[in-house]
Amino acid sequence: MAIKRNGCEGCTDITCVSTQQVLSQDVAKNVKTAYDRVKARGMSACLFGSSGTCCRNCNMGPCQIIDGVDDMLGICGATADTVAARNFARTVAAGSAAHTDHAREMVKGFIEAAKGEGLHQIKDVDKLKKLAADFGIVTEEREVKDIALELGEKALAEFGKQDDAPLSMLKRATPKRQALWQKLGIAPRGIDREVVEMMHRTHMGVDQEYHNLMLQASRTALSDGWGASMLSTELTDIMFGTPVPRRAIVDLGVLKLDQVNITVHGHEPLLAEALCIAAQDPEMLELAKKQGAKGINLAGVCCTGNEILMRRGIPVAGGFVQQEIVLATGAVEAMVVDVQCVMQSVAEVAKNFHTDIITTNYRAKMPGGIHIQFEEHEALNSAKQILTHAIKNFKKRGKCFIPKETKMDVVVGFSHETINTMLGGRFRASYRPLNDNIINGRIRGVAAIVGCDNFKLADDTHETIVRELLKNNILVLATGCAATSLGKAGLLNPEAARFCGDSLREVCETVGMPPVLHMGSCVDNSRILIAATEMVRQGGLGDDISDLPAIGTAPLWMSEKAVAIGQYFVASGAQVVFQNLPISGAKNFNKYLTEGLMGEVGAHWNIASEPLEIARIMIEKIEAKRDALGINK
Ligand code: XCC
Ligand code: SF4
Repeated sequence: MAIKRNGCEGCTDITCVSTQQVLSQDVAKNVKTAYDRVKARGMSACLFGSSGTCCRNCNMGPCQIIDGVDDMLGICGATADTVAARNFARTVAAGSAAHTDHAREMVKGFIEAAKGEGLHQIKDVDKLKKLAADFGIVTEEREVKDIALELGEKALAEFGKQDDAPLSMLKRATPKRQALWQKLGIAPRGIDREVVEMMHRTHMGVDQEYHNLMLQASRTALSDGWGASMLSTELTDIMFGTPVPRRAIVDLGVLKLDQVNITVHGHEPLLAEALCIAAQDPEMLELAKKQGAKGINLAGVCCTGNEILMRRGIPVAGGFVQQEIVLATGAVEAMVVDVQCVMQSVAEVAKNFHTDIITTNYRAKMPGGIHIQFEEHEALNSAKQILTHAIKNFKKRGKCFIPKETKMDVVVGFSHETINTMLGGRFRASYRPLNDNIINGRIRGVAAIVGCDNFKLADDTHETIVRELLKNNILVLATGCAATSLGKAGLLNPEAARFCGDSLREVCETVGMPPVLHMGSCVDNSRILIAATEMVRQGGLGDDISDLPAIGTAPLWMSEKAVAIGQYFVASGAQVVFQNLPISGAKNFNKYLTEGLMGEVGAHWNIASEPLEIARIMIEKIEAKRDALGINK
């Protein structure tokens, strides 16, 4: 049920209980949040911007294009289709660039670990060897650190590669998919190169044909999914351990009254891991005690939260839309941020309290924030410096409010390896039991619910969609802030099996698994590509991802990264359903994205705005794939 918050007439559409509770307290009365700004805007968004037909790619414009009206072409003659396609392609490039820069940092951290420098080690040697094999690295009779170093260097070279050979990890795709990418000329070559070429081709006066633009958009997105993101996930697992199922808690109630609360917000797990290690250091704990605190409580926000939740069971305080609310509790000594999805407003919210916003990455500073550069080669020192600063704030904490009842148990850590052993048993690890359950109809199909949350739609949107899918016996995989919101809704624990249709419930109860499997952060969507490919490999469900009764959605997408993810899913053969893509002002391009791509890559985008409509499309598409496979009896 939605409430109005004190002093905020407009805020009627907050359904999240913990958010409601915090915002209705006195401590939060001066806090302005995005909910307030959405209401205060008072005007609807620009039509040209929302429909994708505003171009500012050169200084003859900006040009606002109306499809089909001759006098409303761009000054250069660009049509609505060209402009919308260029804008869409640039969104994909920006999203891919974000994952790419994140991945590069992980590779550099990995190389330090391989050299035995810095804080981290090689934890998962099996996985190291598997990945090394994909890079053609000899692993027999070699020291782990030598393999790791060679792998790290070869991985780093994938970013700047200039020859036309495909990226190493594309080999992981099905043979059919690899052949299709070759045929279409969209197998990515160098990770950075694809983003650069995309930016070039969308510059004024270069590529003015939307099919051709979309080929490069696919190649760019694939360089993210099967390149940057996959590298990041794999190397992070090798360094910090491949996630296994573990219990944890999520929501604002994870903050603690008697401890120093430090929230870690952003994306790159190198910083978060270092903070986790430093927070156990006796020197830090002693300092906390001296300040009168019983301990140091780290809690995650956004995808950094998902990374440490998956691997360490560190609680998550909130997803994207709760970043301001976490601070509005008045109970946070510092919010430590790195890159991506950090709203500038957090510094303003923090001004109401003793809280510091500590920026740690030279790429991302903020007025009102304190900058302490995180140096990977002296990670522990950097982390201690950051913690020291936060701990010293504890004494300054004033009135605060932590909504105690709002914390939810979750079971997380479903890497694709875990799913393998969970279903097949440790000695017969395989996706075959999953396939069998899909073939016999107990599980109708698999849905991935990924991406952000967003102030545009109700914050229980993910929950509404997922409940509908579960009722229809569809197994759900979740990542990113979508996973956090499903955790808060109580859907990430085995007890949630009761919300499923009979047959899915039976499977979940037999295995003891939740019906929604938390697979990690947004870069971890690459795990879904691997899991889907593994399902194909196990047989019985066709010979490519495009044959699987599987579909993805990012219903509350906000970040450009989500569009890059959507495009790499589509270019890998998986359908996606998104809410309001900015393409409606360009008729042909719109039709191409939402229908035409099917003929080329075996999947297309779907657009719907209402949660139940999104669920309905997903169910229909899954059933249609079952029909095509001949497994619907
Ligand atoms: Fe950002 Fe990754 Fe979106 Fe959440 S889901 S709002 S991208 S933190 Ni990744
Ligand atoms: Fe206008 Fe063409 Fe310049 Fe875009 S590139 S701003 S459509 S003149």
